[in-house]
Amino acid sequence: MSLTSKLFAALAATALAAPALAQEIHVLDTYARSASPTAKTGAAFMLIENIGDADDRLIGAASPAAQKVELHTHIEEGGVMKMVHVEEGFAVPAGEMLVLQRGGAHVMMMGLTESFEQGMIVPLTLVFEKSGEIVVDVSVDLTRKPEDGHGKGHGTGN
Ligand SMILES: [Cu+2]
Repeated sequence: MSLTSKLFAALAATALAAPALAQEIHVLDTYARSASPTAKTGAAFMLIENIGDADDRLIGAASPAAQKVELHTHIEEGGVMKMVHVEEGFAVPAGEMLVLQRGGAHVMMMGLTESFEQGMIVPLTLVFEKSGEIVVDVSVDLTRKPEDGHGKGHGTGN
């Protein structure tokens, strides 16, 4: 499927979804990376802030840049960090911030239609239980290092 027809498919999906309410979800500090220039998978990281009064939940994601996009996290199993698909998504409670970061929760992009290159812009649709779909442009940053102090497990939320 070409990028254009994928984009149309994404737009058609958007039109069918419930209309979004006033946007109370803010998506900040987005970036995406892949492990190598030829990798067929990549991941996107960001901060998702809920400034509203109602709890929400990130339940899915889609992008014309990948054949399949899933919400993933890492769990420790027998001392080894393992990546798992989180089908129920991630809660974004009212007034709180969900952190998607290396070694923790992330948006996994599988079957990249083009290899990630530094500075490339990847459109990403985030699907929320209450707020509906929010489309963000994520830029590829292959040089960014994992933040200090978040080596293991989940972040501290700041
Ligand atoms: Cu993953």
